[in-house]
Amino acid sequence: MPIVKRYEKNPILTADDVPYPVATVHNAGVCKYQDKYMMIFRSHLHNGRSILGLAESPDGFHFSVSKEPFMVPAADGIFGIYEEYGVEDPRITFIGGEYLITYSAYSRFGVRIGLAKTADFKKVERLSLITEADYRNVVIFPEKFNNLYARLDRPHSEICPWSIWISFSPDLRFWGESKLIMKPVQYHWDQMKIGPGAPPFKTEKGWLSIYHGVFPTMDGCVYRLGAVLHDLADPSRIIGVGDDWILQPEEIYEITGYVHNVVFSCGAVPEPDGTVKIYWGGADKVMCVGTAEISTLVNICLQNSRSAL
Ligand code: BMA
Repeated sequence: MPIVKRYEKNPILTADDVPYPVATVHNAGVCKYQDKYMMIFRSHLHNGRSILGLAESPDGFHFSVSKEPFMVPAADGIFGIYEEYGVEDPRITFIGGEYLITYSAYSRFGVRIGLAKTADFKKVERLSLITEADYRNVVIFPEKFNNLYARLDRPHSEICPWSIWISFSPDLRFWGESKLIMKPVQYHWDQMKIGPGAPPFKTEKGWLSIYHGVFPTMDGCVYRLGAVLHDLADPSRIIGVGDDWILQPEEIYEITGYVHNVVFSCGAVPEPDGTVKIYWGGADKVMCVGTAEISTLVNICLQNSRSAL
């Protein structure tokens, strides 16, 4: 029995489903909004730069795409400067009655993280650029801790393997109290680099977070997904990291596409029946979904853990 059971009709969304010209549909954030599932996905344009599109679904499996893109690089101002090369890999967190969207902003100055918000998935407002250059994969927790927002991120380093950090903020604008909380493990499936995937969600035993880990091979890198559990009251404390991956590229749409051998998640939706829908980009080209038992993921973190650091 696989840990993540792939939906039998994967991929659920491809470039052919998009009513404007794009080369890919991948790395999407997904959340529930009223009685629907909303997906903000990344698409490569035919010039190689990325924009974000919007799709909605009644059941989390069948999505239809909006006529117009959801976010394209800002035309001017501070966001215009730092989004010149495109916007990528959105994650969505519902907190305080609003949906926060974090995304990678690419420009000639590097990659940094933008934060936007929406209340209705029609109007989107950019709030702030919340990192300097050389950061990706920012996910915001859906609750505050001691009145502070919390986020996980992944800075680039030349000294340390690329690892997961936590930071806190009183206002989503100024971030601090940063700390490295999880590192890749040498000669392990995630040995090259790791990064937060879907925004963490709450379970009885802790905050469950899906992350990606990368292993370099003679045939290029392999992107897989793993699970990690954070303490409920103090998310900087990791309770357990599953030693084994929970999903790896196996199907044809994960093995080959735009970049081969990639499963990359930016969204997971926990359901009242104790399962979670995990969404991932297959080979940076299409969107896929699968389901897992939340209790299984928690047990993987608790019963077969490797050290976080
Ligand atoms: C990472 C990011 C992701 C992408 C992955 C695999 O570095 O660029 O957007 O899905 O590589 O190509």
